[in-house]
Amino acid sequence: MACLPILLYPHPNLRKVAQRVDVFDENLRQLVTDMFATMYAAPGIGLAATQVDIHQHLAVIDVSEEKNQPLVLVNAEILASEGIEEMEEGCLSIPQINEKVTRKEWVRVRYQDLDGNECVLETGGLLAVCIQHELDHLHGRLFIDHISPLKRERALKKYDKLQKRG
Ligand code: K2U
Ligand code: ZN
Repeated sequence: MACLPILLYPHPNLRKVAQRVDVFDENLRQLVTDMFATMYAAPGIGLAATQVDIHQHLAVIDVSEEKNQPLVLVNAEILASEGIEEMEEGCLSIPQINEKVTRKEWVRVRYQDLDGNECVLETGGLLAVCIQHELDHLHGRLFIDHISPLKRERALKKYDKLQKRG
């Protein structure tokens, strides 16, 4: 089990679009294990493969308090969504920046599990937000893409200062 380096904004590879996973083997299992170790250590409640510079359509999530409800989303797609909600979001690739983001309140997601079995999940709340955040990553999108240009300019100015301070 290894912690993987997380790409930081503005690394260009954060804008790459992930490729479909076709092989469900031991390598995929090892990658998922390492991604969960990386996520829990960050700490975070989600992590997309894009963030560790691996461009496969794969994300790991665990929004539970006890950190005992891991969810692996392979080749996930949102089939339906409803409502709107606003939540303050952060990102492990844009540390120390938090902004309110408007997203869908409820989603129906089709995905494959680690064995390649097709699954469908319907959810709201923090899990729905996290799923949308991670699927954004797999499409090369970041949560700052969803805020106003003025808020983005201010957030990135603050981020630059924090990064320079180290
Ligand atoms: O993908 C990531 O960068 C991990 C994100 C996932 C996330 C962001 C906003 C809202 C929901 C999920 C987070 O940085 S993980 C850190 C975190 C921890 C607790 C609550 C919210 C965010
Ligand atoms: Zn993120």
